[in-house]
Amino acid sequence: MKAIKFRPINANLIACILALIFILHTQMMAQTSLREAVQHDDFEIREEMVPMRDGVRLYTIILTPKNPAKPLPIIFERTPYDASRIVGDRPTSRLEVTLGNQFMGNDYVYVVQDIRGRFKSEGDFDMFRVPRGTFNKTETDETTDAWDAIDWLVKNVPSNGRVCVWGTSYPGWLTLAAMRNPHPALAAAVPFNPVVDVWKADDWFHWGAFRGSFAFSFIYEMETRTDSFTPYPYEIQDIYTWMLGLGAAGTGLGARLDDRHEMWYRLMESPSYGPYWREVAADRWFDSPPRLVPALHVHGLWDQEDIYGSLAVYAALERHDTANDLNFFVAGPWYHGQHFADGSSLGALNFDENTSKRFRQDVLARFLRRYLHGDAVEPPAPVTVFETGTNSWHSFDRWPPIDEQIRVYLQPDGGLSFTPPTSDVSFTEFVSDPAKPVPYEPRPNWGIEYSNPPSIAAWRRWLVEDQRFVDGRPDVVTWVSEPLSERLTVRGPVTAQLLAETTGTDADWVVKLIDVYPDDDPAFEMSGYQLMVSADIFRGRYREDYDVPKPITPDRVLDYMIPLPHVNHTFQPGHRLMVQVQSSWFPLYDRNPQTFVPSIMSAPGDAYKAQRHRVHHSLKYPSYLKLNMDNTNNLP
Ligand code: PG9
Repeated sequence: MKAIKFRPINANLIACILALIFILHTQMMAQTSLREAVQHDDFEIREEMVPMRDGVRLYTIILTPKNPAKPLPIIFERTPYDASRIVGDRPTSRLEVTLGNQFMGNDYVYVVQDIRGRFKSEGDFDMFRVPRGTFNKTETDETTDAWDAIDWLVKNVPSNGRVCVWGTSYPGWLTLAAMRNPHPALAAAVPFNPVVDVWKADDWFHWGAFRGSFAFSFIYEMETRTDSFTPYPYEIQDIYTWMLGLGAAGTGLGARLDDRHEMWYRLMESPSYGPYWREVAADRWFDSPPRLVPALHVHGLWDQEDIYGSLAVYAALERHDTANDLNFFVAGPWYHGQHFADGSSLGALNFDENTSKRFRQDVLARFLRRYLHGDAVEPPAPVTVFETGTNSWHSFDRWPPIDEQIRVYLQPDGGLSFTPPTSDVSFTEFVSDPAKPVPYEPRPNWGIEYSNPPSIAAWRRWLVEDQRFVDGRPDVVTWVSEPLSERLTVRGPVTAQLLAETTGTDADWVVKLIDVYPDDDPAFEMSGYQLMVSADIFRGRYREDYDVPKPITPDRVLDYMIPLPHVNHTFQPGHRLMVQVQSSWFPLYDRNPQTFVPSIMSAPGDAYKAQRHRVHHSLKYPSYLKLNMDNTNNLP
């Protein structure tokens, strides 16, 4: 009998076979769950790897309504946030929410694509990939990827040949990238709350003040792995306490990151404005657009992430919309992304109706029917904006609809009035101590984590939080008007002109415009409520030049021009206007050491010093807010 010889099997080979079986199994499971998730919907699902011009293939999900009565247009979203999630892991597909059968019907082919290097797409992920040019020497960017994808879609997916690109936030920025050099089939675009200028007042910075804790949690979550979200395992839950112990945000948070977190290093290298941030800023892409795509810009009046961008892009494109028939703007009383959620309330505010649904039905659906289906429906008004304070919608031909400016002056007695102060010398002073920064929301601060419901709920409502939580802090100074005898409506930009001095060589200035409800407000829980209607922070070192930080001359009265977010608000009779000034908003914004150092990202511990600040309100040095007042609305 022949002896059977056993050959020793290579252990590596076994490991490889097992790994292959595991990968195939996981992929099969993923695809099954994707299909199962939508089997109850009226859609067919297709998954494709769509090739870009450099050969990189992007994972794309195509959902086509079953048995369409006619060729349908395509709604296309490009995302870094996992295309499969859009239709996967939830009991009913999100399709119903986003396409909303109740407002649009099953009349669209819906396509979602993972951008390069994210989830199931090939290539490298480059967060906010800068357009081709000085900072991107490759042959591709988000504009070419959008162009290539649309080209493939119209050639490979049955449709009526019209495509709309849309998306919220980062996908809103990607939508703008598609509009920059629009493919001929791009028939419409809806950038919802897009990220536009991350230095001026979207996401990473507001006028030079760094949103360190926010940037950190986002970058950790997005860049630790390319195929999943990775929340940072915080050592302690109160981020206020945690951040205070870390010192400078750049070095303190940076110590928890590594070279996978490439975006962090770009932030550390560019704390000031300059060519790099200018290239990423999407409003600048439309200085001379090759073609205007009908666009609906969607903005949230209390957008805690991207409160600047939508209006900046609307304004950039409006200059080219000579017949005022292609560029549309809509704003609701929403947190970031609330247009697709329940829009009946925000924090303590009640809006008397589901404002998001109203927008989707009356504005969005109409816009899409007109530009994607070519239906003979009236387009929406060029501008549709919710008026806070009266809970009413208003239509205009342009934004801002009025030019008339009024000034609201800070007064020596802590009052506010429309006439300048008359005193020779007058100021209010306070000590700003970086060791005890003013919180931006009532503590504890649970940070900004989308996977943590209490954290995200607080993050969504902080801009409408009752400001009485900082009442009585000696480092928050306040001016308040008499109760109004008639209503005051303001529409458009708000600018603070602060005449201020410090004993230090650098300082941050936070200015808040607040609507103070009467003590006997009919809604009991709103009695005395201090509602922030517009507020922002400005880093003093950029007073003269956003690109080049300069020390502040101590003990010298200097003027600071601080742009605040646009408003569409009515202060009701009996309400009072309030202005507050403070010098920190922590831990959302990193602390200013108040001693000039070349980069605050790596400020040494001994640079953080308490300083005395003065806000002036005299004849020579008047501080005031500029508002656009609507006289026509000031009816009793
Ligand atoms: N506003 C988003 C963002 C957060 C942080 C950094 C960059 C972008 C977004 O929701 O996409």
